[in-house]
Amino acid sequence: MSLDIPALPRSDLDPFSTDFFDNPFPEHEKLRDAGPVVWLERYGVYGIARYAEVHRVLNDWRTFCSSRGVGLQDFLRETPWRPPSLVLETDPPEHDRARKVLARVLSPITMRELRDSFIETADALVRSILGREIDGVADLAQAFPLSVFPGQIGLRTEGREHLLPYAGLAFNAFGPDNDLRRSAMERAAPHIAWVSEQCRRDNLSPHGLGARVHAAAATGEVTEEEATLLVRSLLTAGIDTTVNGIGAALYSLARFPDQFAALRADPARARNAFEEAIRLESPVQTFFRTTTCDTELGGTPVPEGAKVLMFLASANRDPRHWDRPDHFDITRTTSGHVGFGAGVHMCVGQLLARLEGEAVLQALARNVARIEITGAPVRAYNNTLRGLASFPLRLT
Ligand code: Z7Z
Repeated sequence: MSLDIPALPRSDLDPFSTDFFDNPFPEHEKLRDAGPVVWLERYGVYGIARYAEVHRVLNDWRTFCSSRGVGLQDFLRETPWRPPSLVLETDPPEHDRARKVLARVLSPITMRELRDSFIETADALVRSILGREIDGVADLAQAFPLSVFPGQIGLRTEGREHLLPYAGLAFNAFGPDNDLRRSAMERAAPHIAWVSEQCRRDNLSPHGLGARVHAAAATGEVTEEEATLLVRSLLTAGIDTTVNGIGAALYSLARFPDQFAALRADPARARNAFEEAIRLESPVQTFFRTTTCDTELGGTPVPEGAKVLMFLASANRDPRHWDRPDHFDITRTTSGHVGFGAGVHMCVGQLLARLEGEAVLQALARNVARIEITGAPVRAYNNTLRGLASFPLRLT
């Protein structure tokens, strides 16, 4: 045995290839069955695909840090493509101070303020697309978040078309230097420029959630520059994620008509149905941690400074943890899924995401008798996000 090559299962899988994105599930199973930790030789990183290890790593930020980046790049050795996020790419205690501001802005109190208008907007949107051939992605999964989120943040109307490309770039940037990442970077400049500019206090409506982040600068809790970066976090992580979450729900309900019937029979199941779609499809498929010291994972030694790739989507379908993991069951107990992460970094916008998902699924349950797939769904490729580029449907 050589000294620097770990004696552990190896795989030549490329988890950032379009072949893998087309159907990751058989590869997930191979990774899980190979062992608790697998050496991914293509990238020189440790892969974990079982629920137990993913859960453990997410819940141990001291050993598995985020401040060296949650993508393949190690921020200790390489320069990030943008100034690091104050919440995503930090560890406690700095992380906690930034997160506290966002958690307050995205609190249950805020959700109560937004709820009625989200439910109404989703209802009107679904009614407006009944009966004709639509693209479930553009006309619903994207249309709904775009009709509620940018306005609530307090963004101007002009330029909102930069939001999805910017998020696509950010989520591609967690992956390796492949075609997806490179072509996103080549087109990045105008999107980066627009988003950075909109995060400043002067460019945000005084009534929106962005202004509430800036209010934390007025009290000295964070600096003005930090508030600007925290608004950037909302714009980066707040839109493509929910687009793909709603897309996942639509995709699942369309393919499991008995589950859509169960939702129609009881629209109060909308919230759990959304959660189950997040578990099943895992819009956020993967991201990384970096070890802060020599450690051990599932009985395997892992040295300091190693990148660990967490397959959230695989953990969410690990048969060691879930019954009938590949089955979409809107009555399932979904708690414990890692689609929103876990531990100190668990999605700070999860209440807003769930409110959006619930609003759309309630609107479908109340207004739609049948979701008919009228053409082949087309997959969207991204180094981190799983979802569709288009999904021809008719809602009747
Ligand atoms: O703060 C940020 O800009 C930010 C960007 C991406 C925060 C979170 C995420 C993210 C969300 C990363 C889900 C991976 C998975």
